Amino acid sequence: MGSIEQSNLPSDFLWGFATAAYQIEGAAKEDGRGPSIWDTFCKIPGKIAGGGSGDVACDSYHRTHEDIALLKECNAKAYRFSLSWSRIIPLGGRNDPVNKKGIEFYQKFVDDLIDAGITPLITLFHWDLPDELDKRYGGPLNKEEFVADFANYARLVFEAFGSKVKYWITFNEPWCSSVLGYNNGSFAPGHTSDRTKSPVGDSSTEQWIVGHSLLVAHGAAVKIYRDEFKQRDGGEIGITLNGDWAEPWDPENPADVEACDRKIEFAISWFADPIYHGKYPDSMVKQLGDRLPTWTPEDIALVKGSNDFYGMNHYCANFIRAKTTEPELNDVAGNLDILLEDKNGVSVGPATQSPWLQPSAIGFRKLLKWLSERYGYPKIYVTENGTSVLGENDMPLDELLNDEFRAKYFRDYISAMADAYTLDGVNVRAYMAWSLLDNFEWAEGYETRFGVTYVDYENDQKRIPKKSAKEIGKVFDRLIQKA
Ligand code: GBH
Repeated sequence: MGSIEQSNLPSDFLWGFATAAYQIEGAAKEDGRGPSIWDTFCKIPGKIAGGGSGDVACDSYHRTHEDIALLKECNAKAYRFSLSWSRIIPLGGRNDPVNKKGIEFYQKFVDDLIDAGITPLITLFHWDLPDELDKRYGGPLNKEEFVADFANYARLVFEAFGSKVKYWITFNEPWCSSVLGYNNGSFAPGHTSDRTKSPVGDSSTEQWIVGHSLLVAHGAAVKIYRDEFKQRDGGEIGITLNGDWAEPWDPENPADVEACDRKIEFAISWFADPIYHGKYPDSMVKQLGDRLPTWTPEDIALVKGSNDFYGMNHYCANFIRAKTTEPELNDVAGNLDILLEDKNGVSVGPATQSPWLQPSAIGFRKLLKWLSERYGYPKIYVTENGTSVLGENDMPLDELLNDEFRAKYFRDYISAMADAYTLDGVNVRAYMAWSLLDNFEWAEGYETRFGVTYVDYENDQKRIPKKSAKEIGKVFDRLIQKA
């Protein structure tokens, strides 16, 4: 703002859109797919707003050509999607049968994307653990079993698509799998200490155990890729972490200022510090003591240095107020309150349909800088960024399609990213908007829409691009330097 030189992005900057298998595919029982923990979780009354599930979702399993046409219409260069593990190995385990039809489906999709000139980025795991592995041994609660099964699945996938896919993401947002799945139980498999919500779970320990397993499984998959495929395929692999920016509730209070770093450490550095620094953050060790697993030399050797790029999912910012009491046993935030207003009652940003999301684009630039400083200016791929719109689901169609709120969100956030690149030396090289389509928004069901494309769930999953679908391409056209 105010500078004469406009910020820009490098000529090879990769941009496009993102989705996840369970949120869009549907065809939950087709062609041999086995159930995931989300299929099971959705059947429990009261877990999903409106009682929905991913049974049909956007029906993308049968509409890959429509999705590719949308990507082309938006001028996208890339598409990030995830694989359904239980479509490929229906029971999930290393000694379980492989489903050829599942592999063929994704192979054809990858071929079609490449034919259309769109670069695929593949996420191996976007929360949809094969249900059998949860039942068999507790999924990521059992590190040895989980790591061995994930490694087997990863190798199979690298073998099947490796030569054509150059960008791999092991896990999407391990924080969500750990905390929402095993601490507050709002996501599958729904574990929590709160016995009104779940018969199983221990919110004082399980998320830390699960997070540790996910990190080791990530490290194991990366080692397989680097040892067996990287030379042949020349691709890159990393993990995607979610995290919001933190501003002090009271900037005059040093405790609040300090709590901001602690908030980001508990959300992001929990995973990123082991990967870049070979240890958990001191603030977490201090608060959690021996409830945080310790690193064996073998495990940390797998994890340290395991990112070719930093995958960043980012949506919003919060105000942080330090607590003055002792931390509770089930606390995952770092003994602080996460608020949407500061001490003077000023909102962090305008309201959206998502109670947790109030946009603040400057926070994106600040977090890019924070991460770059802490982790030595790694190459960053923004793998998700986007917003819901307040009341969107209840709007008349023409109003819904004219989503200026979302279009402005993208203009502001992408410009902030270009400022981080141009003015702060942040090495950001890719950006995927969330999401290509309105889709199954997990516990919020279908009532919350995140797409640049409207999906009419009542009428054959018909897709209609919103205003924001075209806007993103225009913004990148302006910012990316011509080669
Ligand atoms: C992404 O997560 C997901 O990767 C994607 O699948 C999803 O559709 C998209 O966001 C939109 O939600 O108030 O404690 O329940 C974003 C990160 C972190 C946002 C957890 C919601 C809930 C916090 N998410 N957060 S809480």
